[in-house]
Amino acid sequence: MAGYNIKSFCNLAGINEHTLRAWERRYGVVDPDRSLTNRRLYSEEDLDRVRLIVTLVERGHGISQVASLPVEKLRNLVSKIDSVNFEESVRDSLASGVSSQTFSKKISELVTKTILSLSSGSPQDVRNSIKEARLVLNVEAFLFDYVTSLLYQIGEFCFHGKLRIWQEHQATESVMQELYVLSSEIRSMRIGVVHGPRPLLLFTTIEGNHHQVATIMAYIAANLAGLDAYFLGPHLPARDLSLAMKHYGAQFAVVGVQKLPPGETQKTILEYATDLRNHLPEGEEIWMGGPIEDVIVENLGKLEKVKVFKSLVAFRSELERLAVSQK
Ligand code: B12
Repeated sequence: MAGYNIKSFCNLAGINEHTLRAWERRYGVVDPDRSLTNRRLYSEEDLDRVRLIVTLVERGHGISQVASLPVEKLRNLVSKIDSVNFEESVRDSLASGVSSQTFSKKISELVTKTILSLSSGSPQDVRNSIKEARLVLNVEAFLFDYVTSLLYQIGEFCFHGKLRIWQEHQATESVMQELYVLSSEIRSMRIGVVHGPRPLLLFTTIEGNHHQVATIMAYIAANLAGLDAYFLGPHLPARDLSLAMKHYGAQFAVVGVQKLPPGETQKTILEYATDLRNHLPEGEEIWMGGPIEDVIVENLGKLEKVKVFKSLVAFRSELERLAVSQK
């Protein structure tokens, strides 16, 4: 039987286990299935429901008032509050540094503008606000402050039911269009410190991982550092990546991964890296990027020439080292 165990469920729903158990016992908020060993197994519908209830309770509703409402009613209540408070809450959450990142005022304003255009503007308004950010910020600030903060905030607003999934899709798609324009400009300018033959890096994401923005940003960072880099699109099997590496004579395979909840089948990171290692000549390096757990990092360390980057900052430092070593 598929489903979330209580730990993953609580992580995703933004509630602690103790509170959830109490809500189930006292108010019957959800009634999860049970595994063969009698452990709770929660469904997507349970997740949807509990997230909405958490949002309403956080905004001052009593649990006893909302616990037994049907999901449509919960959704209506959330969107009613949203239409009144949305603008205020976007400004508040940015001003109070919800993302724990330090925003400059300009970046915070641009992020706010884009999120508001997602909530009440046309698709063209969303595109324009992203384009505006690209025009007024330098490349680094646009990529590593604005885009990162924007997507983080959108994730938070979706998580709390203030933006819908379609808005997250629309925003990511518009961001990616801008990233492609930017990357082709950078490539045509041939910015960077390396002259003569450059190391070639090929980028993709692990099979099953559709999160590609950070990987595209990593690929742009490689071009910015003066290296030769190409993005092969997301979700590429290890065998095909190894064939592309051979075909182009590339030296570095860079693969973006994501930590996904149970039920989302991303090929395991270790299997993918092992597969790739087995198909690539020994001298070629495999770089894995993303939120990879320490225990996996340790196991990856046992493979030849595999490096792990948990952040774009760490990745960019390595790119700088590589670029300088080629001078
Ligand atoms: C945009 C987005 C999507 C988009 C992706 C579109 C696209 N084309 O890329 C869509 C809508 C498709 C999507 C789908 C899903 N998503 Co999503 N998504 C996000 C969101 C909002 C932003 C991610 C992003 O691009 N951030 C910007 C980049 C720059 O930052 P980053 O990803 O955090 O990466 C940092 C590091 O991890 C690292 N890094 C990451 N990758 C790489 C790669 C390289 C090479 C390097 C060097 C570094 C690196 O560098 C970055 C900065 O330092 C996050 C929310 C959030 N708060 O992060 C959720 C989030 C990542 N998604 C999540 C989930 C659960 C899903 C879905 C399962 C939802 C669903 N039920 O359908 C699916 C899974 C699809 C799949 N199989 O891959 C969860 C993951 C939770 C978890 N850890 O278990 C998050 C955290 C949302 C949440 N709070 O629940 N998602």
